[in-house]
Amino acid sequence: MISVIKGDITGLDFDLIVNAANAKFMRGGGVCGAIFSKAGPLLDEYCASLPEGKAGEVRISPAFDLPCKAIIHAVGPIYEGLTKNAQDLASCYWNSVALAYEYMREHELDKVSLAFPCISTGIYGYPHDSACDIAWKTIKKIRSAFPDTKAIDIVFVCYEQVDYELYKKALRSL
Ligand code: AR6
Repeated sequence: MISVIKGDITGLDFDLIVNAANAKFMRGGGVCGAIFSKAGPLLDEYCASLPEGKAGEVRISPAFDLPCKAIIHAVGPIYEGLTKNAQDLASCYWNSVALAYEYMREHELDKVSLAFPCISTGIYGYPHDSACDIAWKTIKKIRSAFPDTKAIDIVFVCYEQVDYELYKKALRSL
């Protein structure tokens, strides 16, 4: 199942949530700041031990005080107005689903829910409409290439009205 909701990703009861992270996996602003604040200082400590990443890469951490089971930290690209950023943004979605699938198998679960914020569309400046297009295309692509990943319920959590409308429109045209 793929769904779209409007709200705060930190307040809802998903199994896994994705953080729009920076390459150092450090506390930041936006959704990253909200996640670190609610997870508590142990998340800062844990993330300080993670090796630095590049745009498109992901890491997993415990959720500490958040209601979810774990956090997937995806390094979004900083938008430069170049088409090269598209592949890195797609990799965030692809690699997050792959890591969620690994988590599901490791924990012998039949299903997990995976919630995404609109990666890179805030502080990193990616245009909302093209980011939405990449997110949907990538999720559809991985589900069709690896049908077992359909056991992962994908939830796009839109914080801003502009994203909510874009994602709803994409959902209606599925
Ligand atoms: N729940 C869901 N979405 C949210 C929330 C929330 N609580 N808060 C903001 N958003 P941004 P980026 C949306 O700026 O552009 C940080 O400093 C927001 O409306 O959080 O990938 C990191 O450490 C927007 O649609 O992330 C990096 O340095 C989306 O989340 C950098 O910012 C992403 O906006 C990453 O920038």
